[in-house]
Amino acid sequence: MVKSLDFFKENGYLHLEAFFSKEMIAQVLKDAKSTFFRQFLIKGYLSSENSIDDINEDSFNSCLYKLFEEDLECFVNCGKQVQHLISLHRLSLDEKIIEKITELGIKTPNISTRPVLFFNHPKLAKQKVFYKVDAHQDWRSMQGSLNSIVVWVPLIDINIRLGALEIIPKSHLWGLRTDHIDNGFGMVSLSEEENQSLLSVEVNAGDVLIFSSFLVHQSGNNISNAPRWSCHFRYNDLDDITFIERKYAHAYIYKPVEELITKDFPQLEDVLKIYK
Ligand SMILES: O=C(O)CCC(=O)C(=O)O
Repeated sequence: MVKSLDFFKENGYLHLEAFFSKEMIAQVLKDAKSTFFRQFLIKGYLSSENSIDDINEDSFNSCLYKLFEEDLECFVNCGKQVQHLISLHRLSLDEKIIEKITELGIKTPNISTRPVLFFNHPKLAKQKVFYKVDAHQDWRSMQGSLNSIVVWVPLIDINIRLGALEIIPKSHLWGLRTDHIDNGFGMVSLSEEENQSLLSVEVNAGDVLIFSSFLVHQSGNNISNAPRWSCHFRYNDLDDITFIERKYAHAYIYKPVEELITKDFPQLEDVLKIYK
């Protein structure tokens, strides 16, 4: 434990192998894929004889790319729903994570923002930042406690071809180095030398990569044919004195849209069908 704390303090990250069971991770991935899968069925991309358990990965990915091309609204909405999966949120609250981040110095852990689930691929993005985020520090978007921590969880085995996350060890000791914002990310312009010190962290499903919110990191290049599935959790420390003094500054906005998304829906009979 002391060794991992020392390593974390010095390097700003920890790669913990086989931290979660493969089954727990597989459940989150299955729930995410099922969300898209239901739309594939209703759109006739697949027949109802198909089930999420036996569809092969290539067929699933072809449907995913097709959905992105043919119905962006549906694709984006599925993407939003997967951010709210119960298995995803449950994973983010798992006692093992809370214990580990407590060991790493967070005295009273609190959630900084909702978990995020990524499925990165150039074919699933209209802008580069939606599949590859260049060097950034998460503290700039979180703006929480100084010891805040990010837990990055691969949902599949992720090698360099799939765009393994790249980090700069010890860069948490640079302090806040962001110089502009891109789509909410606090970006860091790297010198040639700093760029050379990026380290790709290949991970397997079940591993976790834990890092300081000040650690500079970026997405690797996904040059494979498959999306890179991962989820990311962020935690603050309610006991950090600077956070207390900053009145628990909170940087995220979350509110419902005002308009009725589906015009003239629901009619009374739609509601009654549910209850009668
Ligand atoms: O996972 C990635 O490739 C980039 C996302 C990221 O670094 C983040 O959410 O802070």
